Amino acid sequence: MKADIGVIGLAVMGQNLILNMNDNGFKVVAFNRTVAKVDEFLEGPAKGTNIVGATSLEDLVSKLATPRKVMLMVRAGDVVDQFIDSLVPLLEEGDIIIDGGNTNYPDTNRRYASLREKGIRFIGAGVSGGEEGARFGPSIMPGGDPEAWPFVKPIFQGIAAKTEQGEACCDWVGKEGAGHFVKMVHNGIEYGDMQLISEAYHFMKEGLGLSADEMQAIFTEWNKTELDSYLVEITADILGYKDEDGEALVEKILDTAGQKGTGKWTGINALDHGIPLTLITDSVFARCLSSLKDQRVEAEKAFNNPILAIEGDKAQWVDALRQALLASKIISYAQGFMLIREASEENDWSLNYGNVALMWRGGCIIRSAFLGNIRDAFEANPELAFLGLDNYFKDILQSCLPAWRKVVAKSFETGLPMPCMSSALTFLNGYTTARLPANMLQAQRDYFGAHTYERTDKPRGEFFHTNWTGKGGDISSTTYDV
Ligand code: NBP
Repeated sequence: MKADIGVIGLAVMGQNLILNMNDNGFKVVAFNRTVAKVDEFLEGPAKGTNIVGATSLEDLVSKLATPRKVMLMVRAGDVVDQFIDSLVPLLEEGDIIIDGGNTNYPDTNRRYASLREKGIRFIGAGVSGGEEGARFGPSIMPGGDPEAWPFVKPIFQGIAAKTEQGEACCDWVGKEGAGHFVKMVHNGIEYGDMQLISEAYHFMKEGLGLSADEMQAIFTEWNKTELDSYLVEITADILGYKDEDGEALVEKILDTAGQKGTGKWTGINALDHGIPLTLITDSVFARCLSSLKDQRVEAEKAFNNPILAIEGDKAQWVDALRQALLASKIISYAQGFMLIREASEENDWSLNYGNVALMWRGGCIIRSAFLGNIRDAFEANPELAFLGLDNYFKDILQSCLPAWRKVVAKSFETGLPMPCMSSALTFLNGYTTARLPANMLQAQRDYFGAHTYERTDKPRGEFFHTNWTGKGGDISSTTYDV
């Protein structure tokens, strides 16, 4: 019997996805650049399963049922192009190549277009959930050639995580690089969630002077509220993990965060699209700032402004902090969906935002109960421009606002850095303000660059220029942009 799918790449993700596919009744052929790893896999984790190995790409292709489905789970970048180039001569029209790596979506757009010309159907699928997700149910975000989807759907929806209602956390996202785009935003939101949780931890530790055990108990409690999520759950676990000397291990970890680039891509994309994705972008900068460890150590000595202790009832502060975290998280997702919406409209992807929330509901790193409410919000109003205007989320934002303001104000007062909770609050303040001071910006731009402005007492679309000094001319600028 020919195999249902071939998977290339036997590192952590590939191996676990193959085992998951096998558990779900699909026959898989496994291949890897270093072919010895195929035998190691077959003799190790895959022993006793229906998984078969291939010794070459030709061997892999010969073992597949048509239309052939070949999934790449290799390092993103040139390696994907190299495998595609080697596979194309071996495949037939209508066969399907899937890239399941963390690819930057413009690469998927490019590969989709070039493979389409060759009659090969291409899918770029974001896969999230790490090792455990891959093994027992990841979130999968497939996009690309819609004609390929019916052939891949049973496999992907079979292996994907399921919600409590049994829905697969995988559905068709849209054409071209839409799947990888949505995965990119997912990763950006992951950056934001992690930074927000870290800020809450910092507030409790440095501001309130709570111990790791106390914070573990608080995060455990929070995980029973609207904040119920994988990241809050693992934060509680991390705080409870003791080093050999009985101290919390987390306190011994160097405070410099790494990054692989997907958060940065999200921020760059938001700037390209003109979307105020402030929170995720600030979370990327927070990692950049953290990496300047030596400079920070010197600057702390030079300024000698230690973070001040926060006075008052600790339990009340903890509850205010929970509200600040929840409200900030809503803003982060609201901004993420603003970016997705903009990209969908610009690329004509017709994305279903409720489905995107469903795909993130389980299996992935940002999985949370909260995503179920986001799905409901977009199902009730698919055109919702700002998640915070959905009644459920608006009520939460309104009720959390006083506590959120108190927490952010206290962080400024005490010198406790809080880039993302404060950026989220600043965003909401701006978004809910009908008149911003951009009138002054426009006046300045017109003053020095004759950029013109619209007037509040005239219809939109009429532009005016003023000779502010009496020395300039009446000619307005069309080229000089600031
Ligand atoms: P890696 O990203 O570590 O890639 C390892 C695979 O790439 C191996 O099969 C390796 O073959 C192959 N490879 C490399 Br590296 N260089 C190659 C080259 N020049 N030519 C051919 N093959 C080459 O594996 P991973 O961590 O399993 O991730 C796979 C994909 O999934 C990546 O795009 C990753 O970003 C994405 N992803 C990872 C996670 C995660 O938690 N790890 C989560 C979600 C998505 P070899 O064995 O011969 O060296």
